[in-house]
Amino acid sequence: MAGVKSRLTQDEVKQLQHLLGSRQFSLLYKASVHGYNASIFHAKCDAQGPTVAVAYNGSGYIFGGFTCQSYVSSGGYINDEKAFLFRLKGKEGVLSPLKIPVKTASGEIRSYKPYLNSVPQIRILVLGPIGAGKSSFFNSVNSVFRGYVTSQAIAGSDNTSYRTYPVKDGRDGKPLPIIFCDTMGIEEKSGTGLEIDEVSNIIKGHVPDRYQFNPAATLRSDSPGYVKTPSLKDQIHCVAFVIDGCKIEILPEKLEEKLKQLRRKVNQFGIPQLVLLTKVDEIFGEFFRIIHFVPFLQMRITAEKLGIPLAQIVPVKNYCSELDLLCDVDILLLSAVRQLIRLAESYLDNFPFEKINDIFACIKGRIDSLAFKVGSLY
Ligand SMILES: Nc1nc2c(ncn2[C@@H]2O[C@H](COP(=O)(O)OP(=O)(O)OP(=O)(O)O)[C@@H](O)[C@H]2O)c(=O)[nH]1
Ligand SMILES: [Mg+2]
Repeated sequence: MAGVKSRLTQDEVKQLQHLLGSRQFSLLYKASVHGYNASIFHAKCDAQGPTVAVAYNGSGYIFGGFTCQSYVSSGGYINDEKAFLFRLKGKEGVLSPLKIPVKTASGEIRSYKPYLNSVPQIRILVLGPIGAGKSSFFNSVNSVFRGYVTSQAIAGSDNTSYRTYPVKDGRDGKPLPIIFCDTMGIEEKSGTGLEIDEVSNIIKGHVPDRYQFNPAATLRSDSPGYVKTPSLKDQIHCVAFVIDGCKIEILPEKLEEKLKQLRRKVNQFGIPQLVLLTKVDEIFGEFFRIIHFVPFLQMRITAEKLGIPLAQIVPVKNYCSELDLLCDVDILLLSAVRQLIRLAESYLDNFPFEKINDIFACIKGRIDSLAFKVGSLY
């Protein structure tokens, strides 16, 4: 931009280039020259590719942010995993470059590794009334990591089987550290829908993938496919109660009671729980902007009806009619998964023995080899 110069010194430009990986800059906008005005800023900076914003304050600080994606004026959110905040100068203008990368929920999920070696993936069990969005939740999370909308689990029809779904990072990507365990819906009438005894079997890891539920006869130790000696990795580490946000106000009493019984059962196992309040798009109808609307009323009613703290209820919107991924939808889904992972991790914290066993195994190995060496002296 002819005639307008940046306030940055040569030294500061060099430091900034170092943080950005040796890029060249051309000045697009300077507030003190062009005006402190958002629309002028956007007129000059939108659609310009990777952009760096530098700010100065009265105490000598120089700081800002880098985005790899172009600025736009759509008012929506853009995913940019390469974006970062930075500081060039700290208090009293002392040069102290610092780069603060964005920490995304997707990044946290991708890099998560359960703390026990014997549990490579955490198992999240989804429970809830028929049609609440259990299968759609798995499909939606799977879509986010695939990069396009996909529907591996059959949604929209009464599911009567038990399915375990690992999630892959990309089409041929590596498996993520989560497995969703999808179940048949809960019904208000007894003798129909998922039975509480069956939930105990699932939590303990006895139920095989593709098991066909039969409300009249739950899985027994002599049933075909019964997993006889499940280890911790086959068991459930976290439960997501999936509740339709549109129907919570008219939840039939018997169904409410069944859900409470289920919660008590899950509590007996000490498994942490989260409520996913689905269909928030239907609650707000056509005025819906996912990030800006929180269904407080429905969350409060859910908390009261199920006797669960408000902090353990998260609103989500599943992919159901969309053809493409939407950033706002992804944010809610990923926050929910991140929360589930954190809860599962807190559950695994109850099993500290593996490390001690490892140490024993290691000591035993050393004693064995020592014994062998000593033996060979004779
Ligand atoms: N608008 C909207 N529709 C949803 C949402 N989640 C699920 N649905 C729709 O609700 C219906 C039921 O969804 P499913 O995922 O099959 O529900 P489910 O809990 O797995 O149902 P069962 O397996 O029969 O117990 C489908 O038509 C979905 O498209 C959501 O967040 N918003
Ligand atoms: Mg289903």
